[in-house]
Amino acid sequence: MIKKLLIIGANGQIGSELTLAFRKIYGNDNVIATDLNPAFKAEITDNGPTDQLDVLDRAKLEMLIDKHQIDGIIHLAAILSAVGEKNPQFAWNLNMNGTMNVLEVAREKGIKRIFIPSSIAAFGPTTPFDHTPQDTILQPSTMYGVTKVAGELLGDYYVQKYGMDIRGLRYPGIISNDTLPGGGTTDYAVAIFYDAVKHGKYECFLKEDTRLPMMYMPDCLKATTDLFLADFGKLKHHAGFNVGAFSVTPKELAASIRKFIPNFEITYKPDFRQAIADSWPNSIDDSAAREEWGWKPEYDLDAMTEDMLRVIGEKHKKGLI
Ligand code: NAD
Ligand code: AKB
Repeated sequence: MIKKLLIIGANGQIGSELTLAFRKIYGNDNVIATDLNPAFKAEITDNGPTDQLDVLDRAKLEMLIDKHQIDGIIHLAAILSAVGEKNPQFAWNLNMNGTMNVLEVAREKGIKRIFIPSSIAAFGPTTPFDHTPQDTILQPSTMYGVTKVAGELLGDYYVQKYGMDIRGLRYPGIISNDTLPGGGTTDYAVAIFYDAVKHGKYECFLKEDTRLPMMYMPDCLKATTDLFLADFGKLKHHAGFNVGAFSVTPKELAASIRKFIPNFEITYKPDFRQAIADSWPNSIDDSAAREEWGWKPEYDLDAMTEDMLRVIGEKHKKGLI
């Protein structure tokens, strides 16, 4: 049983919610939230330990592991696809050297379990687009994707070479209503809800028929905690599990929003992110995750839309957005 968890990149879209999910499992004092930007929301600073950490600062990473007697690490700090294409060298530096720091320090200090997410960005234009298999061609066309494939291979290598316990999910686009996304291609699927509530219309940076796999945050939290708690002996895969929930195009997402906001309007002005989206799968075969650790999503498109509009609508009424 893991006793003390260090979360790196805990202030981002996923970390700001995953930290609280893990605190429910391990206890508030046993989950240390860290980020380069330590301006955490009050809910995180008020109920448990936090610290500033640059994952590239190996000495501070070691110091925090010793200070808190850490035995599990969740490493979320990364540059995502759209920001990564604007500065590929920066994306390589953070994504690869950050991951190597975590793996090496974890190896030296005997950390018992590590979770490092991958992404559907690990796939590329030569991968089958529909029901993309678990074990398939990984030839991404973005620097972000290159770092995700390399991260998966490194994770699997450390499992095989050093007998370490490393786990990872190929997250689809994550849709959430707490912290805004940090510069990806699937960000439109979050922005559309804020603009729908605030303005009744949205201009999308992808074409109307661009189909991508997506997942609502409660399912992302469930997938991550379920995999982290799964029996290692039952896992045949390690650092890059496919996980699916639903697949959607901007046009279909707009139609789902119209079920609740009938006058919602969408227009399209594709930019450089279209080429990234075009290189990613339409849908995911996640049978390995279902078989090896019991993955099953709860939210479909309309259930997600209804909940997103409810929560963002409440924030809008309170003047918070
Ligand atoms: P995000 O950009 O919202 O958050 C990343 C966090 O890392 C930020 O809070 C940032 O301040 C922090 N950070 C940046 N540089 C750092 C550094 N040097 N040291 C420490 N922290 C640093 O990203 P996210 O969406 O929460 O993604 C988390 C992980 O999940 C990433 O590995 C990402 O590739 C993966 N992922 C996310 C999605 C998604 O849709 N959100 C999909 C697939 C994979
Ligand atoms: C991005 O769009 O870059 C991320 C991802 C799917 O990895 N949301």
